[in-house]
Amino acid sequence: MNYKNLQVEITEGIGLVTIYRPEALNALNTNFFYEMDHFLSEVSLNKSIQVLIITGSGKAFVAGADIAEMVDKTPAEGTKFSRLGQNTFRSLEKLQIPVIGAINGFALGGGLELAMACDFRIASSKAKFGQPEVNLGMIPGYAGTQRLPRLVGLADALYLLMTAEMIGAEEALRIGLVQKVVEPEELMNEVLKIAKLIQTKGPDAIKKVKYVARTGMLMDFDKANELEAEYFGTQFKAEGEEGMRAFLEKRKPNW
Ligand code: CO8
Repeated sequence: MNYKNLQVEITEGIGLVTIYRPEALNALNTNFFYEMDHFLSEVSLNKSIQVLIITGSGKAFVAGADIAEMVDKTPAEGTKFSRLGQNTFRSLEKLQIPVIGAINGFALGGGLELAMACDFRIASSKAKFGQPEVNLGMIPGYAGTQRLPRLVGLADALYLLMTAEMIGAEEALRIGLVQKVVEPEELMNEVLKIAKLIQTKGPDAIKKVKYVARTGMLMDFDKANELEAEYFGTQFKAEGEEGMRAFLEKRKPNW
């Protein structure tokens, strides 16, 4: 399928999707969600993609949900638009493979919510982050009220949600919203380096570590430990035997 708002490149097992809506700083509209849903279902069927990177074109990652599209919505339409985005971001989060957010610029409102649905985020030193919805008399609608406190803790989340302050990349790093900050021209190199590093690991172990960590976060601790023990066990014959033998034989594993 040819997308209007997504540019897709797949090279050596790494998928790169660039959000492209230059006239509105990549603001998310209904078409974006339809395209993203389609793209994510393609990615989940394409077993050759091992890591996915999401970035934005131009000076924005994503400047939010499309305010022009939202302004005239009724409450029922607003709820529907919220569920549309929540479902897409949940599908993104549930992809088996790692998803890295390469945050090149503004990640505001729905843009930060998209970034937070990635497994982790690497930011350009020029990136800006915020949940400015209260400036518009709104609240986040793509799970920002839920993912932000889980990522940075309740007080830092409420500070951002209540003040709508736009913070820089260093502050985002300090509160744990991003995992690394690099110079703008280094962003893609750094993200590709991380993606390639992940590709050297046991591919099944990578999927399982994501599944167990993400599923366990939503469970009772003892039940989550049971899940870990079960997956730990299955990994012995899946890849662990080869990985451990390779270590003992001082060679690279043959996954
Ligand atoms: N929606 C629609 N258009 C946008 C958006 C947006 N979120 N952001 C920017 N644009 C448009 C501008 O209107 C402008 O269009 P035009 O050239 O036709 O006037 C163009 O993009 C360029 O923007 P600016 O001229 O404003 O660029 P600046 O560099 O001066 O400023 C900012 C950049 C600071 C990012 C500024 O554009 C801005 O403040 N944007 C809005 C940020 C915002 O409030 N985002 C949150 C939106 S609400 C949201 O995301 C809720 C998510 C949950 C939704 C749940 C659904 C129910």
